[in-house]
Amino acid sequence: MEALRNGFEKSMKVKLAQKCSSVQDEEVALTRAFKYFDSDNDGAVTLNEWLKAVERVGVIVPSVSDLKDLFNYYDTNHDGRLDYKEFATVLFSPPAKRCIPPVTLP
Ligand SMILES: [Ca+2]
Ligand SMILES: [Ca+2]
Repeated sequence: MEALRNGFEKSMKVKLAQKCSSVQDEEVALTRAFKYFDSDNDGAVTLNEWLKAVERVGVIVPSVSDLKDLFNYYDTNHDGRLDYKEFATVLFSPPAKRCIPPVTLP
């Protein structure tokens, strides 16, 4: 899942960057990407919209069930829809857990 997700996020960023090459602002790029996914414009991306949009963007995912797994992964509150905040983690996921050296108190 981790490898699948990393590959997916990487190619998603590449594809979207190609589509909005003129956009410098990450926030603007994200808003556009979200609108691109939310085809009926109701403020959330359903599984159906997700499947169609990923295909349209041209991101290759091994199988539809992988794509569904990814959707469920990003749908953190499990309501079957990705809202803007959840969608944002696809493109701007927080950096992987870094090994922060423990602070040693005197
Ligand atoms: Ca929608
Ligand atoms: Ca959700």
